[in-house]
Amino acid sequence: MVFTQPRRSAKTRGFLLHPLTLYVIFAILILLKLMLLHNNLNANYITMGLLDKVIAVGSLLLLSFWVWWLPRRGMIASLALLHLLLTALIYADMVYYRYFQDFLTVPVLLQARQVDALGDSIATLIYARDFWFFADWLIVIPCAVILLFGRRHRSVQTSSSNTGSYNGSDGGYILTSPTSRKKRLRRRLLAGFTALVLGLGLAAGPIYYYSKTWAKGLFDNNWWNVSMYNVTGLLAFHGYDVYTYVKDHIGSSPEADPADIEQVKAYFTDRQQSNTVERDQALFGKYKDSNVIIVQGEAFMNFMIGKSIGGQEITPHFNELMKESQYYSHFYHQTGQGRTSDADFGANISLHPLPVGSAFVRYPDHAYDSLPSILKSQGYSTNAFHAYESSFWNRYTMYQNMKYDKFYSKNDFVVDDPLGWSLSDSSFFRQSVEKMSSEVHEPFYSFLITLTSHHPYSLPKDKQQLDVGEFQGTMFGNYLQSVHYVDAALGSMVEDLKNRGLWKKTIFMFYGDHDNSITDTALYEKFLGRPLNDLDMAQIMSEVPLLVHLPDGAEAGTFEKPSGQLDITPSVLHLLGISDDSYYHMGNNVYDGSERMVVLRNGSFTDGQVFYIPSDDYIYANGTCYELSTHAKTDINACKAGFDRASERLHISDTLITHDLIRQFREE
Ligand code: GP9
Ligand code: MN
Repeated sequence: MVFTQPRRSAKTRGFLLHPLTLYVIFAILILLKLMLLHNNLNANYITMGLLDKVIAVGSLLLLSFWVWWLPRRGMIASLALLHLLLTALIYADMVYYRYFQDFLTVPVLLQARQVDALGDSIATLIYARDFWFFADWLIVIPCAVILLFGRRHRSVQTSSSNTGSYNGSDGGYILTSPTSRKKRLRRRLLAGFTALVLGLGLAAGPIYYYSKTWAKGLFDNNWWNVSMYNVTGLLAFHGYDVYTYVKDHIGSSPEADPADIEQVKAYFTDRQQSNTVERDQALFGKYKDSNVIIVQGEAFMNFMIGKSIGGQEITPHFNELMKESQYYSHFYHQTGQGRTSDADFGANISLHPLPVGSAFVRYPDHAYDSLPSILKSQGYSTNAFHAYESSFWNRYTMYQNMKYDKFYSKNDFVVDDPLGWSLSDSSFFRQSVEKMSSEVHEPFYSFLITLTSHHPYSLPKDKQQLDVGEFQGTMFGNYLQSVHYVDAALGSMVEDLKNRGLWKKTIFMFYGDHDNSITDTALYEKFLGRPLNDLDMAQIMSEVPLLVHLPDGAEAGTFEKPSGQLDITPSVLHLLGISDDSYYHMGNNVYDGSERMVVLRNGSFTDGQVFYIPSDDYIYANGTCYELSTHAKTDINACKAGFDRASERLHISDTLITHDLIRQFREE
């Protein structure tokens, strides 16, 4: 029995309510959002061409083909839910990208409390124009509600439960027989399979082809996320990220490729052999049994060291300390998505942070030759100090593995001077030094992480001591204020150490963890008063200062050879007279006169002669090779050998960490 509602607009409504129409509307809206996100990225060499849109549609089909297999209401509800979830995901990626120039990944999301903690920062990353991103919800949500719970639908549901069911495909309300119901079921099954096959053809097909041709090595684990996105698009990028996470965490972890293991072994054998070559040993063990204090400064960059604004030095205390310390003027942060935790990882473990997520979060139980564990085995008291939640970046767990005796986190401090995220750096330093003098034995290794100069850098008026002139009220101006504040706190800390008689018994180091996420070239040009090219900007955003004060103030001066966070552990060991040979470290020893190669997580590298900046698509030839002496572009081939070595290093480090090879090698 067939009953058709006599309405003139029935055909139009039938068309609009047809499952295929709803599905196409869903796909178009999500595609538009992906395009909107893409336009917001402003990434070099990354365009969203026709084929990228085809891949995006294919990925959408793969993500949603199953909705065809649901009854009509289930299909509508699922499409609406997918729509909301995908909108949220794409938007979250957009906001995350504005801050990190990267995309969200599962390991990052599992640290969701951190996203919470970004609080104020997030507010500055949300723009009014983002409204358009959600504008379609004004129509999509009411329509979904009407379709799901509307009166007409309910009445049909009631009657259909007796004699038939709703068939929107011809625009009417039709009470159908079991035979036509079967027919429809077959049609739905077929539609789902078609979407699945089409999705595979449109998305998986081209991506697989790319991974075998121009994007060779795409799945080898050291592609930067943005480069991966360039090949796969956003949805497939997330799909692959979820797949990798599940693969890593469910069941036994996959075995490393034997060829990769051999490559790792060969690298470390080679490193060990070249370490034993006669080198400058003048400082080896000169400061044996000294205390070691390393301070990692939040977002503390190099470009403002020694600079003034309105006649006032930005970092007067740091500048003063430089006179009796070593200042490494081309010291690079080598961090990835794990930000502060990556800087910590690089400096204390001397391996490269991972291409995705934070090693602290992903592999806190793997074996490492950490600086605190080595010093502990030499009788040191090893302690970490950071006045924030102990679980942030999974520190509490990771620090146990790194063999710190104690991690002094927020609960161990009296919050007597709240500022920004937590306790002010001044009070944090004061209380940490107090604990070093009273609660730990000498020699000690103390690792401190500051926090006040965290994005978005807003300080209360009474703590702003600089006149930042034209930058007043801007985030860049606030950043300078904030750094100036931390510098003063550092000055007081050094005074404190001197007063307590610790300064002369201690190797003291200070370095920045990463950049400040302010990427506008014009601001730096204004501040520095000169035009900046891409190399200048790459250096500005990747260089953080390293200051090393030796107990007797020896070896002071400015050191221009490149160095990086991974170099800290091998260099500290050198000063203390502990051989680095048997450890799985990948950093340089800045004191032994060996050649330097500093590799950044995004595939940039420098050897002091050239500086290579990869393009966002990660194709070697699209990158730029600069001659450092002239700061001008040079023949791309001048960087090729270095690029191959840099890529190899990242791959070796990733393999070593991911497959827990240090443990395996030790057991062999
Ligand atoms: C908080 C601090 C900040 O503990 O490490 O982390 P960041 O956001 O810079 O990675
Ligand atoms: Mn940080």
